[in-house]
Parts: sequence; C-alpha cells; structure tokens
Amino acid sequence: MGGPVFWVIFIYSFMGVHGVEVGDSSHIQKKLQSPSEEQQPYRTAYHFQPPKNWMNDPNGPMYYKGIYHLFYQYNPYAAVWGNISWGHSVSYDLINWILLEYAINPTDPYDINGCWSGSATILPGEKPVILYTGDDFKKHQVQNLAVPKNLSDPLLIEWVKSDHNPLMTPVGDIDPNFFRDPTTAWQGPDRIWRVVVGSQIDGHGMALLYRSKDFINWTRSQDPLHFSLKTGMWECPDFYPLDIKGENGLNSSVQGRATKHVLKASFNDHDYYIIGDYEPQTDSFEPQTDFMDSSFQLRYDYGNFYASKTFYDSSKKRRILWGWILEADSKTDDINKKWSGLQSMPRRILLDKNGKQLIQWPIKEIEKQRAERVNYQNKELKGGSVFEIEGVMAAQADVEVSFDLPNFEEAEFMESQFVDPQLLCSQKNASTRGVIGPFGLLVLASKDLTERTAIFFKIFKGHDKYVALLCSDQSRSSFREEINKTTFGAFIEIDPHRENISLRTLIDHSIVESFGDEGRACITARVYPELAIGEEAHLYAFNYGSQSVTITSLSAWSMKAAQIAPIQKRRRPPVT
Ligand code: DQQ
Repeated sequence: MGGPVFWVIFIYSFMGVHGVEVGDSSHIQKKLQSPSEEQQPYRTAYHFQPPKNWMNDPNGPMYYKGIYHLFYQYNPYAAVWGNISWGHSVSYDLINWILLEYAINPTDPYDINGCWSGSATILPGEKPVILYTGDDFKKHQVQNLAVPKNLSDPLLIEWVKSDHNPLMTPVGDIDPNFFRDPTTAWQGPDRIWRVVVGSQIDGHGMALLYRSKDFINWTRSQDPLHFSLKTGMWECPDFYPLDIKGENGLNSSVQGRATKHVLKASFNDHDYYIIGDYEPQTDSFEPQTDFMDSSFQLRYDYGNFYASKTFYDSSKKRRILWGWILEADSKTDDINKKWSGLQSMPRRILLDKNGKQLIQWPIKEIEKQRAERVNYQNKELKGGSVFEIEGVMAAQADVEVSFDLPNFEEAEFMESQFVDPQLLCSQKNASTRGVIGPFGLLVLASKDLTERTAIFFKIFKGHDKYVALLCSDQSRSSFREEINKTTFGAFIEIDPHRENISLRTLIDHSIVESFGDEGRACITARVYPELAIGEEAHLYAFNYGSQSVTITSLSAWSMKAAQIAPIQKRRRPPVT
C-alpha cells in the first residue's frame, strides 16, 4: 500500500518532536504558532487535525514499541465524506504528531467503496493487526484484516491486506447495510478470540459476537453480546474492562472479579455507554442499567463527540479515549475552508468510585503545552458579576476553576426528575438569572460580550436529591446564522453537603471542550465566532445567580501549539 515511493525516515526529524518543548513560553510568537487567523480562524492549535480534507472517526488507536498510532477515517481528495481511506499518524506523546502515508486504501473488491472504521489488536508476539469494515463492490459491508508489511519498521508505515479477505460477510439475517465497525478483539480463558461488530437486525441495535482461533476464520455466535429493543443501528461499538478499585487501565483480554466491563455504542448522534459484568465462559454481559432504560442516560460527552474508540496504553497502564468532533457549520463552509472534522483531546478513562459511571480527564501530556499562567484565589463573584481573566491567550487556553458553593437551601426546585438537561440548559440559558447559578466561564467572547460561549453550572434541588446542571450555551457564540448553535447540558448528582464544584475547559479557536466536576460530565462544542478571534478573544468568569459564589482557585494558561507535520519523504534514488 506504500506505492512506488520509498520512505526515508529521518529519525532526527522524529526526535525533533520527541521531548522537545514547542516554542518559548516566555515569549509566545502567536502568529507563528497559531493558524493564520485571517484565513483560517477556526483551525485548532493543539487538537489533532490533518492539514486539509475530511476526517471522521478515530480508528485503531494503539501503543506499539514506544510509539502511539492514530488512524482515522479520511477523504484524501475533499473536505466532504467520501473515498474513505485510513489516515495514519504517529506520536511519542499523543500531542505532537507526524503524518504518514495512508495506511489502508479502498483498492480491492472487498473494500473498493470505502475502508470504514475498525480497531487494532496486538496479537501475542507483539504483532499488531487491524480489523476494519470494507464497503465492497456490491456496497455490502464486510470485515477485513490488514497487517503491517514490516514489523521491524517502528512506524508501521505500510500495511498489507489479508489474502483471506473478507473474513466476515453479511449472511443470514444480517442486513449488508448494517454490519460494521469491529472492536479490538479480546481472548477468553479458552484462548479463543472474540470480536464484536455493530449491527441492526429487525430495527434493533446490537453487538454481534464472533469467535476465532486463528484470527482468520470467524464464527458468529448464536447470541449477540448485547442488543437493545430501544435503539437502531449501533455504530462503532467498544467493549473493554476497567479495574473496580485501582486507577490502572486494563488490556482488553483481562477478565475477573475485580473488573467491570463497559459497552459503548454510537447511535442518535451520541456515544452512549453502559457498565456491567462480563462472564467470558458464556460470553454473557449483564449491565447495571441498560441503554435508554432510565431517565439518566450515560454518555461519554453531552455535546459534539461521536464514533469514539478507546485503547489500552501499556506504557502508562491507562485506557485512553478518542472521539470525533464534528463541524457545526455548513457543508459549503467546509468546502470553502477546505477541511472538516477534528479529534478530541485524548482522555484518560476511569471508573468512578461509585462504580456507576466513568470519569474522563485530558491526558497529563497536554500540561506540557501550558505556557503563561494567571492565577486567582478566593475571589468572590457576587450575583450579577462578570470579571475578565487577562494575561493569557484566550483563544488558545486551558482553564481550571473551582467554585465554593453557597448553602443549597435556596436552590431552585426542579419539578420533574425526567427533565432533559439539554432542554433545561436552553430554557434557562446563561442570560437567565437564577439563584445558585448560572456561574462559570464565558469563553471565546468579544470584549463587549455580544459574542460568547458560556459554560456554567446551576444547582437544583429535586424531591430527594440535588443536582448540578452543567451547560454549554452556544446560542451567542457567533453572529453567523447558518451555524448550528444547539445548547448542550448534563446532570451531575451531588450530595447536599457538597461545598465545591470544579470545571476545566480547553479552548482551542473553534473547540470548547469542558470537563465538569473532575470529569464526571463532559461537553464539547464547536463554535465559529466572528469577533472573538485570535487576539480579539476574551475570557471571563461570571455569576448571574442571586447568591454569591466564590472562586476558590482559578488557573488559566496560554497553550502552545502542537506540532503536526508530514513526515519528510524522498523518492528512491535512481539506480545507476
Ligand atoms: N463512520 C464510518 C462507519 C461508521 C461511521 C464510515 C460512524 O464505519 O459506522 O466513515 O461515524
């Protein structure tokens, strides 16, 4: 798949990325570090994105021999979905990336209409393989295998497709239009491999289970791993164990009493997950609560985030999540700006102590990008107040803030426990006065606050519990009418004696990625301001509740740009 081009890998250029500080933190040459603001105000500086064209789902992330690999759904020719190939980039730190040649291209009858999503599995003997969906010559979805051409190439640049492809085909009751996105495989105690493929049968979303002894011959299990009568097609399923007690991530093949398993499925434009017990002897999975069963649906992110995938990072013993952040502008805008789609900040995933939900946090490595810092402590925000946080690049920043909460007795009453948090956030938006809240941050804001994205909390009391509502209000994020400015919201349960609540927001030109209550609720938004661009962007803290809240501490940092550059390539010298 590498074609006639011979790649000379300049290790020194790779080393230039590894461990080298990008830029000079004392003197940020913004014009050099940020995208050209006049032409491309919405390109990001420290989130992953290729130089141009369309990108969607993250595929086959893995850590292999000291290097992180990220593949992604990519159109090499345009800023719209089509001609889907697997883009490939590598990194030493998950922040700075080298862009490589496409790993898998739609060239064969079993994938000629597109090389769609899939996952990597590292087989015994340190042998990485990829299972991916091919849209075949009949436009039927089938599952294929690709392996590295040369295992001694640390960058795994060239991949070869298996002669046995396709390995799994849509036979029997499987609809050829609904059979895609194989997970990372895991091995049971019987040494047999299992993999799950997303599907929809008779209108019901499901995770079809396949087993194999040799990774080539796969047999469909009579029963799916799981299904739902309440959802349609499951795209990009993911299935993995988490340690009940410790903070370490686990390899996908680890099973046992001290683990809980997470099943994620992408449907209705969101990534939903359920947590439960997996029994490898029978391949049964018993979730604690099921998809769409309760009023409180668990999602990785309550904003713009889809088709995600996790992997186990064996070097740091952690599980990391990547998700596709879509555009919220029009197709014409994408064509004009010549690109579409971003990847979220890689997030570390942990099981909350209560075992009922996940906690996500940006990987530690991102802190290396922090430059100038401003810091506030014990600052009271009286009801109706706004104050500007100056001294950082507000369009390219990382903000961590913790609020001391007043007594909850005054909290507003929430009528029903079945309220949709997103609806509540758009009804009671950032401009609507409340009691405890809205308080939080106004980001990518114009000086006069006519343009701003508000990320805020509001505290409510229900019949028998208190909740913090976390909102990301994009309604005034841009003057441009054609932008989708949907407001997003999530509930976080809090106990009545809770004294503080935290918010972390990564601001990156057109991404606002927020982590509420130490990562218990995450909301990602895309925004396209017209005034609050580059140096004209401002950052504020605010409180429009009638009760005062106190900022116990607030730190904001300007963020250095990541290096995302193509590998240097040379043609093979002519033979003389
Ligand atoms: N994207 C891929 C599919 C997947 C969808 C095609 C989810 O494999 O189901 O680009 O965004």
